Amino acid sequence: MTTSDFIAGLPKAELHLHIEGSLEPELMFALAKRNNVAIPFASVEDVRAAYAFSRLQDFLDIYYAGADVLREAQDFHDLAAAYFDRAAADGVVHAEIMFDPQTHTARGVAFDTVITGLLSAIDEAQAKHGMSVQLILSFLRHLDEADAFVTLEAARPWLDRIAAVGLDSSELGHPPEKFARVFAAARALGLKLVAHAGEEGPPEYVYQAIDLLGVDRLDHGNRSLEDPVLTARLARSGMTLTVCPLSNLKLCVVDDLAAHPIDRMLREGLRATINSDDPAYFGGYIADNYRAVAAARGLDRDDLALLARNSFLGSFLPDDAVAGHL
Ligand code: ES4
Ligand code: ZN
Repeated sequence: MTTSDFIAGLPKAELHLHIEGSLEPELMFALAKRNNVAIPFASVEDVRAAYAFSRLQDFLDIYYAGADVLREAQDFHDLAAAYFDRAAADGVVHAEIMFDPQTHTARGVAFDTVITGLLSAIDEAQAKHGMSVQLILSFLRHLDEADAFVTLEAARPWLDRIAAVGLDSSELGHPPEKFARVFAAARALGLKLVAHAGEEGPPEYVYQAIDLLGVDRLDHGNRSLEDPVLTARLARSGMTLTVCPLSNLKLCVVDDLAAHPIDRMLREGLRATINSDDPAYFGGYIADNYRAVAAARGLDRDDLALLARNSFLGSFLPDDAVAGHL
């Protein structure tokens, strides 16, 4: 069996996926037409050509612009259904997907429209692929905490269908401490907590995510490695890191995949996982991410199996379901 087939056949969980980041240019064009929305691109090739980023903010500007084609519940359904089909083909048996309600409510699309479309696709994916899916409501950190509280309030009627809250968007200048109160409120509602930290931000932001927010899982976390004390603490506590290699390459978090620290993370005892982040923008889905680091860092099948095992250990599935996947 080739390594590529081994990877696709490895049952895995995806823990770091922005559903808006799975909007492929072809669907962007189709939805632009269906909803009569103007987009600043002439063709699908034109869109792909625009996907050259030198930092996180370059990407975010295009990502928010692309999301403007999403207007109706059916659009969110079609977006998510396409992702679930693609993920199932990559061996994903459990997915914990993020959505950014504020990206949509700020444009006048109601929270209920967004979540209704996503939930119908989730219910379908569970029936069609036997995949389990959980939703993570992610707050935009470039907005203020009051806006995050409004979003949490809008989510109240849907809390039985939301597993966790997260924190994404522009990291630098928006440290986790800015959201300490809304994260405490989310925890009091019984939600799990995740946050992007240490993607572009310094180790200090990772300390804040664990000490001030009390996160159950860290998204990215790459820059933790700059601090040996922090690294040892994350390893000792069994903190899961949702690492996204192709994202790291495209956003220049690493200069080259040959320099990606995934194997160093494993060697340091970190519970690292591999994920796709924004696959439509970064050039590949989850199996492509496994393949890319396997080739660039010479990972063997035991390493790949460990990464997949970590994805279940780091999931928010109940213990008996985790055990069933190991
Ligand atoms: C994101 Cl890669 C990344 N980082 C931070 N926020 C995001 N939102 C969507 N993708
Ligand atoms: Zn992300």
